[in-house]
Amino acid sequence: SFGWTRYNTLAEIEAWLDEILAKYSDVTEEFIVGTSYEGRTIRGIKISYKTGNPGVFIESNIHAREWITSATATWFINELLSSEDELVRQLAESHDWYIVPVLNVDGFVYTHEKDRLWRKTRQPVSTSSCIGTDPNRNYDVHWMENGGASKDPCAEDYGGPNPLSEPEIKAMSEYIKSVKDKVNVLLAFHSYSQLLLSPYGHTDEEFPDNYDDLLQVAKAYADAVEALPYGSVFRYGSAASVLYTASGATNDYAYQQGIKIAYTVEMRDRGTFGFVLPPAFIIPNAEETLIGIIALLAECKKLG
Ligand code: 0X9
Ligand code: ZN
Ligand code: ZN
Repeated sequence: SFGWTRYNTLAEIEAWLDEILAKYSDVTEEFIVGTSYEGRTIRGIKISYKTGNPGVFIESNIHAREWITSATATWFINELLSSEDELVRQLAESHDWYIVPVLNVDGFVYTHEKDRLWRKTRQPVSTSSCIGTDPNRNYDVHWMENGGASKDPCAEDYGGPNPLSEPEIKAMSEYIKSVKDKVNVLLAFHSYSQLLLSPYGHTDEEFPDNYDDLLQVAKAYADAVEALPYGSVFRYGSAASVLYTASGATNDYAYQQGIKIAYTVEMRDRGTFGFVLPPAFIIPNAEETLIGIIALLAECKKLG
């Protein structure tokens, strides 16, 4: 049954989500992002305790094999709804939360049933026998620029035949657009490497107008996490300068749409287990993510 001592299947996550929506129906509502290539519904949960709160968007498991992200997102939802800790109550009730625990539903099912290390979507490519596009290269934002995605359909970072060729990403880009005026912060959950990556992904020769703020807010996250007994170290900076050129990613799209605080959060670990992080690390990883997000949003508030 569902829990955080092991990784759950999509069916288990969805059944749990149904329970949560029923149990906390006064403060939650489901939203539907859209439908995947294989016909699955991509579901999200909105948590709102009062009107007029700033919105925070969390996208998780866009990369199929990054299981720690949906384990953490579901734990986080549970904390927002049931924690009795004063800091967490404050966090939960002073923001509107839009959380998509598993965006790449087809890929996620494939990692459970066929290939644990699958990353991409599952839509075939007409010009190739290789399957799938890297969904985090498929947004219509500097798509395919500067070698930030591969043109080879067999590559793990294939950008797709066109921007928004993947139904999951078309739907997500429209959903983000529909809520962008209510959302101040977007976090895209990934693993692994322990990094907070801001725009831009498509170039390291230019930086966002608010780059100083983006560094300051990321530092708050990193400092808070590092101060915990776990001592996990996070580095931060623009994706292209800290990691590599990667165009067409969610947080760059969010930034382009006016959500000016937008990060890729690369969770544990730093390569010992990589994508196949043992379940014993789910709770420690989730706890430090929660502490990081509390610090991040407190720092945003200081910016005004
Ligand atoms: O390559 C990616 O999509 C992300 N790393 S991962 O190992 N999880 O695949 C990094 C994305 C960086 N963010 C931007 N390019 N904006
Ligand atoms: Zn461009
Ligand atoms: Zn990823």
